[in-house]
Amino acid sequence: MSKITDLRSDTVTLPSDGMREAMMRAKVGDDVYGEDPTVIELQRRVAELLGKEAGLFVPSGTMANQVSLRAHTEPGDEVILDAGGHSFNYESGATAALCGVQVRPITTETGVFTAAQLDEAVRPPAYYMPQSGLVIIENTNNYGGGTVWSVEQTLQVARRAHHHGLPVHLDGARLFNAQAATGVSVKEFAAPVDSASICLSKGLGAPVGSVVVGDRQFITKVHRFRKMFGGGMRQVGFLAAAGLYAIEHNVTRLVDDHKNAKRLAEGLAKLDGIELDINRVKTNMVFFKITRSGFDSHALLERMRKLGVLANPTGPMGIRLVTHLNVDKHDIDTAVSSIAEALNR
Ligand code: TLP
Repeated sequence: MSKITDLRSDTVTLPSDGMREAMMRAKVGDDVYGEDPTVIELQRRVAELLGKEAGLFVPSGTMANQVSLRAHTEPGDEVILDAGGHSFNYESGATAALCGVQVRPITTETGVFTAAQLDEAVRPPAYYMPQSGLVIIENTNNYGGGTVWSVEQTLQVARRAHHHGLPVHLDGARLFNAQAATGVSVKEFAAPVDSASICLSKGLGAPVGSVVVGDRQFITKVHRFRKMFGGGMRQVGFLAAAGLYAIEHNVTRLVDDHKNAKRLAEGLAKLDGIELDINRVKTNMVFFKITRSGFDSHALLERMRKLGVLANPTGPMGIRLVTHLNVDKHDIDTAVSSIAEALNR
């Protein structure tokens, strides 16, 4: 076994030489004083790309979601989102612990819910009930399968949310993947929502960082909560430079990750002992279920690891694989053969 093919997530990418070079050369300053020119440029650039007034650089996608959530709501409010949503399931309970809100999850097949489902989730104005405070959508939707929320689906839910007086936050950790999959711009996807966040550290290949965008008043609030949550940063232009480089060089290539995910899914779908719906593979994620008796995800992942392929479990029988800029067509073919071998031993 020579190379490890790491398909656990698109977060595992390593900065390229060009990105490291850009980081080395970054002009920096103290961002707590608002004096880091590279951070200012990154925030301006992402806000412009998403068609919003202002942006704020934050350390992670988790902080991006939580400061947005906190800025949109009051403690005791309820946040409506898909039951598999990242901010609900994978952010260490920050909705409760840091924002003081509770979650009203909507059960969905693919992470996309409808305006009618939203209507059912919104609370009536009874004093003894929690009050709905925010709607979150996730595009692409991670645990829905890397699903894309179309602009039309986003518009319908956002219109309904606004009708109920609720703001909408878009967790766009992988919004550039939605753009790559459809040809629809990130600006169009973000137009119906009040705030959005994008991650630089997923498919775009930067080592760290996310940007929250919205109107100036919202970003001023978010800035305050970033500080409160411990996210005040100093000469962080070194990291913002990686983000600017990622936006410049790593957006158009995302289509390659999607092609590789399709190739992976097509290869895996032919194997006995797993269940995989190729039609659900729309971006850079592949999910399958193990159907072979005597196996569970833990056992299969262990066998895969020994053969040089890493992936993540999604429950006792499920596995997620994610393509990214550090794996190519050849790695995908090797991964398929190794998984076939792992299933057959
Ligand atoms: N997702 C990670 C894990 O946390 C599950 C992954 O490997 O997919 N929103 C979405 C939709 C995400 O998928 C993630 C990360 C985040 C937010 C949080 O980003 P970070 O890890 O930067 O806090």
